[in-house]
Amino acid sequence: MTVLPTSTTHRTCPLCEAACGLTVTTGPGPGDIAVRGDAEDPFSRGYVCPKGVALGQLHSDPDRLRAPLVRRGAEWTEVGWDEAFAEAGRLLAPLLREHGRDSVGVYLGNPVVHNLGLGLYSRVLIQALGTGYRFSASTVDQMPKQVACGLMYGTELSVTIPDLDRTDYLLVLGANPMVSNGSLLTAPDLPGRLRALRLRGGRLVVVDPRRTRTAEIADEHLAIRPGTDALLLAGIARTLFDEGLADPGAAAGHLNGLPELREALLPFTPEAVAAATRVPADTVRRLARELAAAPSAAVYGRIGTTTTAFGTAASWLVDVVNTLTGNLDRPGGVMWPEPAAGSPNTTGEAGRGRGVRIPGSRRTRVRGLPSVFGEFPAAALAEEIDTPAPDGTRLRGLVTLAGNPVLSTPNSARLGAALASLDAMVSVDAYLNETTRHAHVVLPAASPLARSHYDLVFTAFSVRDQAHYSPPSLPLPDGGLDEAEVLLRLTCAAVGGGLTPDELDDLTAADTARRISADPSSPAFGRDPLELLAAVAHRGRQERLLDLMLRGGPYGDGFGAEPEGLTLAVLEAAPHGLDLGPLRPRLPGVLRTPSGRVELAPPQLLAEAGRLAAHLAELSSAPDGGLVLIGRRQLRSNNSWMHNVPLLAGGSNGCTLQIAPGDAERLGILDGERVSVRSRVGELEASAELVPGLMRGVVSLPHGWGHDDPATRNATAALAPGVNSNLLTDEEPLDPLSGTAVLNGIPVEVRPVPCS
Ligand SMILES: Nc1nc2c(c(=O)[nH]1)N[C@H]1C(S)=C(S)[C@@H](COP(=O)(O)OP(=O)(O)OC[C@H]3O[C@@H](n4cnc5c(=O)[nH]c(N)nc54)[C@H](O)[C@@H]3O)O[C@H]1N2
Ligand SMILES: Nc1nc2c(c(=O)[nH]1)N[C@H]1C(S)=C(S)[C@@H](COP(=O)(O)OP(=O)(O)OC[C@H]3O[C@@H](n4cnc5c(=O)[nH]c(N)nc54)[C@H](O)[C@@H]3O)O[C@H]1N2
Ligand code: SF4
Ligand SMILES: [Mo]
Repeated sequence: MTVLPTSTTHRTCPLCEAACGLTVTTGPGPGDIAVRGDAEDPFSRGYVCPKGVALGQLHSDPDRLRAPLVRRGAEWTEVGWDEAFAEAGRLLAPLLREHGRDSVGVYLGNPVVHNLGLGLYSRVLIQALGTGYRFSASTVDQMPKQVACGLMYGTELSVTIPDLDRTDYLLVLGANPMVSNGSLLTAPDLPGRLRALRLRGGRLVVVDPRRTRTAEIADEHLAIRPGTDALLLAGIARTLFDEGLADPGAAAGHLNGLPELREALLPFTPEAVAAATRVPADTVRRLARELAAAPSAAVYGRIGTTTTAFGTAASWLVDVVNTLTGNLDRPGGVMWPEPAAGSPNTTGEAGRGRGVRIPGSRRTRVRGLPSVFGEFPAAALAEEIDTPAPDGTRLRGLVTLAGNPVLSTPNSARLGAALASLDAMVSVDAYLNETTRHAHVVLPAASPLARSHYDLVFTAFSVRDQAHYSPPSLPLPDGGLDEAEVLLRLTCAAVGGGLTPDELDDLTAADTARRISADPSSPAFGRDPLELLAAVAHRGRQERLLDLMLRGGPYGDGFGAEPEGLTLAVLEAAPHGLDLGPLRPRLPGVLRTPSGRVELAPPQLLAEAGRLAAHLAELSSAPDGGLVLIGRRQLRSNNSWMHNVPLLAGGSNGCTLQIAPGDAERLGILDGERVSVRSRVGELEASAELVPGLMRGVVSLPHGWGHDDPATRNATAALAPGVNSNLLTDEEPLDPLSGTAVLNGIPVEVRPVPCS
């Protein structure tokens, strides 16, 4: 290890959506890195969790990749960058040439949205490849919310955010922010903010099949049968109409579809949904009355609502209830942030737009599944590789960027086998893990501490408007390459065309400048793009693009037009970040629907209501059924990675199968005993953990584990490997409009494993 420079820097934590401000002190000794919460960060005020603190150990992790790797057979060789890009080009270019652009797919993992360079330059790579085979973690996560909000408000990023710091009533469905620190809800110190809600007399109600840590601190916990939140919400919405409580308040003048919505909700009486959800009819009515009576209220649904067969319907109905109770676009209700670097709902003509196209225009080859916002369901990746058409057409090549789909997408055993059959696979990643072990070339990611950062994505989901630019805390090590550079060089190697990385970057910046000068909402509207480029010519790569976006964005200086406005230089002079204030009402200017109104009942969502009504009838006549599997997150874990960092290993991260004592007794299972869990697609073994707070009929296993593949390099993680819950989840059932996988409510059989 080399001697580190002695310095103190402040940066946004890139590990989860909370976006805490960190203070990083380094040097002089090798490995001297201390990470703590930045007390002067106006947004996070010193809050930090164990994962943020572990960034120093992540930086020093000997298993974290430092040099490119090339695989021949089972042998990995460390090579220089030139050779690695040449090899990537040798593998990918002939596929594109001989089998067409759709023969090479791309999978974007979750950390892409936490990484400025990767976020900006992955678009360049995808565009240059020209592939329609785009996959990402979005379709095992939040895509249903984006589809619902896209149809209602006009863009895929028009997600409404609970105004957490001002609300009087928070109804949480299928989220555990005390552990996850929030999602589609960027708010550092969620535990503190939830406590503050209760201290100011607000009410917190949690709907979850498991008594989570969030449920424990709530005023009320309601257990719900997995997969039925859409029904509960429909019951609440119908009650609001029935009891004359539906009053959209200030939003009333901006709504389309109220009568159609009311009609579509008729099947969902509190009694009918009570039988299906296990939430009593009186409680359904009371929730409706409480939400309507609260001075302000916000309904919030996350993973437990989105990763179900009715994810889009549930996401829509969350916003329906918020609207009917007068909480759309009001302080304390749900609101739209206004991100400083811009978003689709801050650009173009204010108040009107093209809306979104759902379903998308392309179909997967094997199942004919529609694209959604330009991508295909992650659950369809394996079959597009392992099921060739009669003429041999199939996905032959794959580029993965910061993703580990072998642990994080359904029926991952099938995906692992499919990846092993690819003609070419190139991964940009920090580790040789369960996914990247199948690659032919692995290009290492720099340490998060050695890169600059700005949260382009989570400023759009944030409970306050804020802007924070983080310079690198440490220089790149000798031979290290920033990921923006990696992607530019990879793009040039794969697509050729004779462009150099610098030329490709210039084209990208010119595109950005043209977009800004053509945007009527931008303070730089109508200016010569060359003038904008000249103003940022002293910057390169992601800093140049970011400066353009900030200066042309809603708070921007408009390249001189608004001298007090934001620039990257202004952010550089504010190392702890800038608070831009609480969220402000944005109706109707935020809308980008063709009608210029909120669409409460678009035809696609009305059709979902019909499908939901049919499901309700089915559930009422079906017998009680067996066990279903749900997931859970753990405080010191981050999806499938960070398990190799000693600070986070062991302890509360047990990869156990949680089961209710009553179910355990019925099945003859003792606490700590080995059990076998079987689903339609797979089987695994885990230790049983009897948990009284779990609903009868439900078992829970966390995802992201299963680090026992000897072909990976994760020595610490392999000491407590756990099992991969996605060996059990099924690639077949999807939420149809969003293509999102069903990861909660998987039918399983559980039995004790006989001692041998
Ligand atoms: N059963 C079940 N499955 C789930 C979920 C669930 O609740 N239940 N949750 C789903 C959700 S919400 C998500 S977001 C997905 C996540 O799915 P993925 O994004 O596919 O998986 P991650 O575990 O986040 O893997 C991140 C990868 O990025 C690498 N990495 C980390 N930092 C960087 C970086 O800066 N640069 C690069 N190039 N690589 C980096 C890591 O080494 C790792 O390989 O999992 C989903 N899967
Ligand atoms: N510590 C930690 N933090 C993380 C992550 C992590 O892996 N570890 N991952 C990050 C990522 S990528 C994301 S997307 C977010 C996710 O953030 P959250 O959505 O808050 O994550 P979970 O803890 O999975 O919460 C989902 C909850 O839904 C419940 N649930 C399951 N099925 C149902 C159902 O049908 N109905 C209802 N009402 N509830 C149900 C589960 O019991 C669980 O408590 O967390 C982020 N933060
Ligand atoms: S809560 Fe999230 S953003 Fe904050 S320190 Fe922990 S991992 Fe980082
Ligand atoms: Mo996620």
